[in-house]
Amino acid sequence: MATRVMSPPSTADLTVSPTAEEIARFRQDGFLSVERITTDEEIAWLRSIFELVFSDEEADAAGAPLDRSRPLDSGEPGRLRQAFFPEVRFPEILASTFHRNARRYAAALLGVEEGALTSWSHMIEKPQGDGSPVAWHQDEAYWEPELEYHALAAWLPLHEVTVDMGCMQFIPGSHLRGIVPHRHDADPRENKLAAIDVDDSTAVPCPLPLGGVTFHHARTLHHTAPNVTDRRRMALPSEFQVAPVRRAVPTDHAWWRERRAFISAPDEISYLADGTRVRV
Ligand SMILES: O=C(O)CCC(=O)C(=O)O
Repeated sequence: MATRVMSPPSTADLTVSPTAEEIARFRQDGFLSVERITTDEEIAWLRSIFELVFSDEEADAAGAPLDRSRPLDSGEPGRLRQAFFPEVRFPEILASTFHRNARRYAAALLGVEEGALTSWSHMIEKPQGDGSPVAWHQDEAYWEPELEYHALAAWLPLHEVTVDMGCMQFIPGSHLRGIVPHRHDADPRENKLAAIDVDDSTAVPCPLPLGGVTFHHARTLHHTAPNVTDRRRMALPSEFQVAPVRRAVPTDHAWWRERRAFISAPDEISYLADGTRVRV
């Protein structure tokens, strides 16, 4: 049976902006919980997009979810599935109340003009009773070490979320420590990172009501626990950033060297004068 996506609701009905106290708290802690970023009606609409993207009939569609819990070719049902860039297929997401409010927050928290920000989104599912944890990590550890970033994420659950469903958990102040060492949690081709030697004794879990969101800095250590409830956990994280700047000297991350060694063999690749890469 074909899954239907509901029409987008009106975007005129909710405008929220951060207070000075919230901005100061984000800069000190590296994360912030906001109890209301969009309407219940809009969450229902976003959930209908999520349900379509994650439906069996869409398994071969562009932007379909990848399994992030097991080896890519395991053939077993996913315990943590992730779909990238839903806004390519559903550009209405970019005009949503959520996106408009999250962008305003992001600009104020990062201390930049809204017009300087670009964004991209993904969707993450933890099935009921069987969801995998997401290891402690910093988002920036996933990003190219040749570039310097000024970025944060807005993590929007598409329902009320509790600790045992897999809400976000953060280590306060960890965004001020630079990029901490990470390792590959699995085969480097799967690109799943885990920060090494994390002391999580100060971790703050952030359960949220329906319509709430958490923001975290690209260097804040965060993690989610397995979903041990009988309800599916659905989240729509959006990353906001100013254009990254090329570093004079790239940061040397061991996990990036390993990943590059796995995904290509640099000594077999040459560049032609026009920049095209060829295997020799
Ligand atoms: O949704 C989750 O469980 C984890 C999300 C996360 O860690 C991220 O978006 O960086």
